[in-house]
Amino acid sequence: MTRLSRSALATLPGTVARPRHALEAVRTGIVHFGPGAFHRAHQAAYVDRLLDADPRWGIAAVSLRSGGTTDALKAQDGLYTLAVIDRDPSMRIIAAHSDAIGPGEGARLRKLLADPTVRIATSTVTEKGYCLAGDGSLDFAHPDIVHDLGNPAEPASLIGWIVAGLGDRHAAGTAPFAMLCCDNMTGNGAKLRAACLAFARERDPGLADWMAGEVAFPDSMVDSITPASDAAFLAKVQQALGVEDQAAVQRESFTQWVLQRFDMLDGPDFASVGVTLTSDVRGYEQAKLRILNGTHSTLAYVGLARGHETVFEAMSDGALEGFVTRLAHQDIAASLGPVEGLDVAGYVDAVLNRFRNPAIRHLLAQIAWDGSQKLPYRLLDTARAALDAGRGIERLAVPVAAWIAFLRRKAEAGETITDPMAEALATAATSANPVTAMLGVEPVFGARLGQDERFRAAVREAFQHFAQGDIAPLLSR
Ligand code: CS2
Repeated sequence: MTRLSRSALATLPGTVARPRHALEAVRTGIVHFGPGAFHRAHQAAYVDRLLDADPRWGIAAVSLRSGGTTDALKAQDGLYTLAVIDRDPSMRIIAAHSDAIGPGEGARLRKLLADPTVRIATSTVTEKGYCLAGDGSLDFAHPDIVHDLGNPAEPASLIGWIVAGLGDRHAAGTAPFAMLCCDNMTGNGAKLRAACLAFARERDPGLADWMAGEVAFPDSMVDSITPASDAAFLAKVQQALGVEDQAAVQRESFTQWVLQRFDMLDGPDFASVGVTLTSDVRGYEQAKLRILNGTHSTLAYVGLARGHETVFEAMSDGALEGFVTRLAHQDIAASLGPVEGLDVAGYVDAVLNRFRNPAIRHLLAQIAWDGSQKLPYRLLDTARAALDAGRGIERLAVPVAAWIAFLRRKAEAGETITDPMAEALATAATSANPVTAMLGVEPVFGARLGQDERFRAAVREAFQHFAQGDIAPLLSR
C-alpha cells in the first residue's frame, strides 16, 4: 500500500482537506519534544494554520525514547491525517512538521537547538517525563537526572536536553528559545522552569542565572480529547484516503489552548489561529485539571470497577453520571476561586457533555494510566482544599478509593500496571492494610494529606465498598 506523502496529496479524495500553505516554503522554528497523538491532534493543528500566513514556524518533532512516530513522520514527509470525530466528522491533512528526530539522533538535535531560527521549544512528554518529585520540584534521585548530570553532553531526559540546548546558546551568545510546557500539570511552565534552573545550577550557576533572567517558560492550559489511534481507526483512515497513514490521529472538535503571554519580538501570531493569550492562566489550568481531568480519572477508576470500557459507556451509567455531576458541580467547583471570564457551572456542563459524545471511543484504561502522576493535580489538590475549608470529602474519597481498588485488582491478577511507580503501588495496594499503605506513599499524597485523619477515614470507608463489591451506595452520595 502506498504511504501518504507529498506526492500522494494530489490523489486524495475531495472529502479530505489538504494543506493550504506551500510545503516547500516551511522552515523549522519550533522544536517539539513528545510528538504523541495529543501533540499531533492539538498543537500541530494550530501551527498548521499558522503556517498559512507565516512559514517560519514549522515543527521539528523529537522523540527521545521510541522512534515509532518520528519514523512514520519521516516516511510520510511529515504529513498525517487529523480526523475530527463529532456530529460533523471531517478529515484534514496536517503539514506542520518540517523535520523529525528520533532516538539516536542526538547530534542533529543538539545542532537544531543551537540554531537561532528555532525560537520556541514545546513539550508534551506526559507528567512523568518531567522527572519531578512529589512536591513538584526536580527529583535529583531520578535515574535519568542522575545520568544527565554525569553526562550533560548526552542527556536522556527532557530537562537535560533543554539545559544542554540553552547552555549552547549561552556559550555562543545567541538569544534563548522560549520553552512552552504543554502537559496537564498545574503551573506547568513554572514547574518546568524551576526544574531546569535547579538542574542548570548543579552544572553551571552562571548558566542558571542567565536562564532565570532570559528564558520564558509560560504556563499553559491545553485541552482536546484525543483517544489513542487504534488499528480500527487507522484502517478507517486508509479506506478514506486510499493510501496508508501510520501517524493519523483522531480527536473531538473542541480544542482549547490558553497560553500565558510572553515576550518575543516578531514571534508567531498564536492569537490569529485561536490560541487564547492571557496574563493569568492559572485559573483556567486549575479549572480544567480539576473539572475535566478530575472527573475523567473518576470515570476511569469507578467505571472500570462497574465493568465499563469507555468514557461514553461510563457516562451512560445513570448512577455514575449522577455521581460525577455532583462531584464536579459541588465538590470540585467549590475548590476553585473565581476565574475571570469563566462561568464555572457552565464549564462543568460543557465538559460533561463532551464526555457524552457517542462518536468517541475513549478507553477508560488509557485514562487510568499513570495515576501516581495524575491524581495529585486532578483530585488530591481538590481534597486538600476541601479539608482546609472544612467541607465534606465523602464524594472526593470515592475516586481515591477506586484507584486503590483498581491497583489491587490489577496486582492480584498479575496484570501490568502502567505507572512509573508501579512496583511500589502494587506492594502498597496488596498489603494487609491497603489504604494505610497507599496513603503513606508520600510522592503521591504528600506528608500532610496522607496523614490527615478525616481523609484516611473517608478513603478507608469508601474502599470497604469497593472491596465488598458494593459500589452503588457510594454513587448515590
Ligand atoms: C485524559 C486526558 O488520558 C487522560 O488522562 O484525562 O488525556 C484528557 O483527555 C485531556 O487532558 C483532554 O484535554
